[in-house]
Amino acid sequence: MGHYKANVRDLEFNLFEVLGIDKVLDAGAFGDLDTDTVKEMLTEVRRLAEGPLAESFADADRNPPVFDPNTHTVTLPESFKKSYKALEDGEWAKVGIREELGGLNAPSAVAWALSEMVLGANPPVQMYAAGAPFSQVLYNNGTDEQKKWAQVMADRNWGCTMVLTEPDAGSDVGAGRAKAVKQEDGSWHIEGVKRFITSADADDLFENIVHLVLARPEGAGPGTKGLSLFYVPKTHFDFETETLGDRNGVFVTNVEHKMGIKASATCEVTFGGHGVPAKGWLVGEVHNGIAQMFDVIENARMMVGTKAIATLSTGYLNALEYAKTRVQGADLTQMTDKAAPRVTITHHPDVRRSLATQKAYAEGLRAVYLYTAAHQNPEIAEVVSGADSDVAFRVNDLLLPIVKGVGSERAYQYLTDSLQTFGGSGFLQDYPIEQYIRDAKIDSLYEGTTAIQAQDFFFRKIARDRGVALAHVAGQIQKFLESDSANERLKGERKLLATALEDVQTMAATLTGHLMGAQEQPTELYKVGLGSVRFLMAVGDLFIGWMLLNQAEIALTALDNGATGADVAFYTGKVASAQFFARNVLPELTATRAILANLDNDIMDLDEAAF
Ligand code: ST9
Ligand code: FAD
Repeated sequence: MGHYKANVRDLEFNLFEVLGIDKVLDAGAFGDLDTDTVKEMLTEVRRLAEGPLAESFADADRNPPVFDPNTHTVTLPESFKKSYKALEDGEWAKVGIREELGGLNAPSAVAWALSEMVLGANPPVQMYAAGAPFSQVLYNNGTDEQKKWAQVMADRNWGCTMVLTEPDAGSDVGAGRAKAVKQEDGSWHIEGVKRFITSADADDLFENIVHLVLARPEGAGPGTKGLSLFYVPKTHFDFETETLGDRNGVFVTNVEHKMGIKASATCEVTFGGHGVPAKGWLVGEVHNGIAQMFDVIENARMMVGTKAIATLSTGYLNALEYAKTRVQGADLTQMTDKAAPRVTITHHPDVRRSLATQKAYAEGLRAVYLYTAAHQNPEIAEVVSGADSDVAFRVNDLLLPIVKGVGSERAYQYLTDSLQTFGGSGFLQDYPIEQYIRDAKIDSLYEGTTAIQAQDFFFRKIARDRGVALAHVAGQIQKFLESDSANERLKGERKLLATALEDVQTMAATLTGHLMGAQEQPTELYKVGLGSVRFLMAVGDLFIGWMLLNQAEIALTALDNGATGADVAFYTGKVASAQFFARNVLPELTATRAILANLDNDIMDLDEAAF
């Protein structure tokens, strides 16, 4: 048995008992794909994830990719390549991709549920396998001819990269200096150095790699709006004869040495610096680069959040297994009796507190990402929250920074609890947790740091949206609170959720007040910047609390209806988890509300020398 522990029971609970996706599937909305087939897919990906994918997880960490500066190539560990092949052979990365690209029409929630297991078992495998989703972005944005290129990319399983970052342009993508020079034949020459590019070389995994590159055409304006998106192949390809041609002038010139996620090669990429031009083609023949790239970024942010949540889940399940067998100390009630029998550490209140917190966040965040995914298909969003396609689109947009920003921060925070459960053993490489923590740290950094997620959440997803999506979700929480069928046993917890909702609404109003105040006094905006990450995290807790309590209602009904066997423990755990979260976490939002209400700019006025 490898390091990875999937939670298929909880995935099925979310998909079918909570979101009701079985009804949509069985009504034929996704062709032949029915509930039983999805269950078989979950079982098969679990087998793959816990077996062949997990197998190279530690080996590829201890024997990371090797860069050869003479050939500009990256060599990957053989064990890792074997894991990658196992995923590719099953064509699992094509679930949810359009059929024109050889994909399988499936609900996003199903595709992300399967991805969770791959990302939990061996995240770089999923990243190298992102060629099919990337080809979909090219297909959706490309000219008719480029759509054919996208089909070749998908058919032949090419690799793909997203190329934004430069040494002086990280969060501030608009500061990018890589330039694009138009050629007489309609193509472009890209010139510049990009850094931190994931999967820019990949040993022999792919016969070709396509780089989707943001660069500034000569004479274009400043900032992100002056950037255009280019298709830049590693090796030229003749689309008539379907044969590979000469090497294009794009070369990997360095590979970073990192804290974690080592199997995923992070590359410096130089365009046009080696005597061969880096030839590219303008995607869609329109200068709309940042918007086109955001089609990739939105999916990548979903992927990063799901990766973090997947890691927290397997971290928790490993910690739980260890805690059930590790014997240490006596029961607290017998602490003065030195001869009292020794117990497993699950008997200690603090271990239980920690395990309950890990479980609540792992399962609550899973519910949040699957609820988000449910809003990526209008026909499912309609069933789940009554959203029409416009509102569904907005809700997905609203929730992405929660999945990515809250998912990554909470996963990293509570993975340290998973490690703590192991005591000193957790610090060793004998167990996977130390690698989980190293591999998960990146999730709050790439695809936009948490500060960027928090600003996106408030300024774009709430203020610019005029609160439409937030009001829709808040309306759903209110409906849940007022539901006639609500179980009396959760009365106290619903009250705590109602207070949390009110706290969050007050926080939103406070920040909006500072935003309006900035029209008169620009420094009022600093207060939004000072409060935005706290606000993001608070909304995350509210949504987790709501999801868990909704699950608890469903679990209580199942118990009342005579659930049997392993289901009894599963549903009982759902109720306990929701109650624990409501009682132990939601009250903290009232303190956050008070902190936001009292924001001041003192720290902004402080001389840097005083830090
Ligand atoms: C990276 C990769 O870190 C790490 C992992 C790679 C793994 C491999 C890949 C796996 C991919 C898997 C999935 C495949 C994908 C495809 C699947 C398909 C099924 N939403 O606010 P403004 C746009 S990569 C949508 O003025 P600034 C919008 O067009 C590096 N669009 O921004 C807007 O115009 P308008 C990641 C958005 O001040 C325009 O941008 N790097 C959104 O100019 C300008 O907006 C980062 O993520 C949005 N939320 O620039 C950079 N926001 O307003 C982080 C903006 O007219 N920095 N647009 O609509 C930021 O995000 C900055 O806030 C900034 C600021 C660059 C946007
Ligand atoms: P900076 O932008 O310099 O940020 C430094 C600190 O300042 C952060 O804490 C940040 O939150 C804060 N900060 C910066 N600006 C603001 C602001 N306006 N408001 C508040 N706080 C702010 N990029 C790609 O293009 N393609 C890839 O495939 C890719 N893969 C990556 C893989 C790895 C392993 C790594 C480490 C990075 C990767 N990146 C990739 C780059 C990644 O997206 C950037 O590192 C990230 O966007 C942050 O940029 P930065 O590192 O320059 O940090």
